[in-house]
Amino acid sequence: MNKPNLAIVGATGLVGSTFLKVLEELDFPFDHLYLMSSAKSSGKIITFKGKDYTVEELTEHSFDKPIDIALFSAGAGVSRQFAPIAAKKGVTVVDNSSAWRMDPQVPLVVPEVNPQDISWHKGIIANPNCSTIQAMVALKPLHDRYRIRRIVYSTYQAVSGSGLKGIADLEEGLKGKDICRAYPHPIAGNCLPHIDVFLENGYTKEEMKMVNETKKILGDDSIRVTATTVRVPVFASHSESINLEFEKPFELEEVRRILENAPGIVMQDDPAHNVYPLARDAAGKNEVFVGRIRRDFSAENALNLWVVADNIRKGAATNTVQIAQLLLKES
Ligand code: L14
Repeated sequence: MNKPNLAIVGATGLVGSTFLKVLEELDFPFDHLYLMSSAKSSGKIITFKGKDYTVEELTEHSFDKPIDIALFSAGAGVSRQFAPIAAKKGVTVVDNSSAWRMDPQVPLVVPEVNPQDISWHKGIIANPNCSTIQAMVALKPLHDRYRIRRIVYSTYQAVSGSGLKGIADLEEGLKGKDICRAYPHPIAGNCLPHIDVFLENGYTKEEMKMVNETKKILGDDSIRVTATTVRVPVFASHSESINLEFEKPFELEEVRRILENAPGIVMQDDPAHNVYPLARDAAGKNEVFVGRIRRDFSAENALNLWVVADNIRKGAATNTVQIAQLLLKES
């Protein structure tokens, strides 16, 4: 498969259009490209690499064509219905929704962390939740060296995670007009401790995604994880405070060296010069930015980190395209 036929499902959405940008930037090889969407957006013309493509409506017959890889980002409902249809016809689906992530038959992959897991896919590979992906890139090399026993995540998540509606809510709110299309409360000037729906245990679904996906990706059920996920009035990039407890003792200098040399990470940690990861600087980039690295004096072998990445890039489109790159290498 050195020049696969590609399909993009959800091509007109925020992540879908970023798939195209990233495919072009990474010079992803392909033969035919098919753009698909709901009936509502079908018929649109999208120019990609100088060629016009008409967006076609996704139907049960969309995968009768010889498609090798399909990148899905059209919501969990669409993925639940159409990913198995595609997989049955021999397509390898890389799915950005939450539909298949915790299915034991489906690998959940961050290429810097567990690339080996794509080898056991049965037609569907899941792209993790945006907040989980950026955390995994930073935590995996530390887990390998010191063994993580407990994680406390606190997130500060951008409105782009809610798509164009979230962006419009913040834009209008900043002009003094409170609209609540994406959220139950105004987002401008606010912090909403509420992402995705509430569950019976008092957590939100977003929080439980971070808890469960972390264990699956690191392949270690014994790690204790808790999370509080918060929507903040930021357009792009999720920021995360991460508190870690390790089994083994560590030296800060070595932690810095490990993170500096880890794939996919850019260190920004020079507080004396006001240098630390910032959402606005990370926006539009493919890397994960790490800083504010310091010992947590309140517990044994404990560490604090500040981790920022563009949630639509590394948190969604970039990671999905990188999984597709692994598929090319493997075949
Ligand atoms: O699980 O910031 O893929 O609202 C993507 C958007 C999680 C929430 C997912 C956000 C969702 C995220």
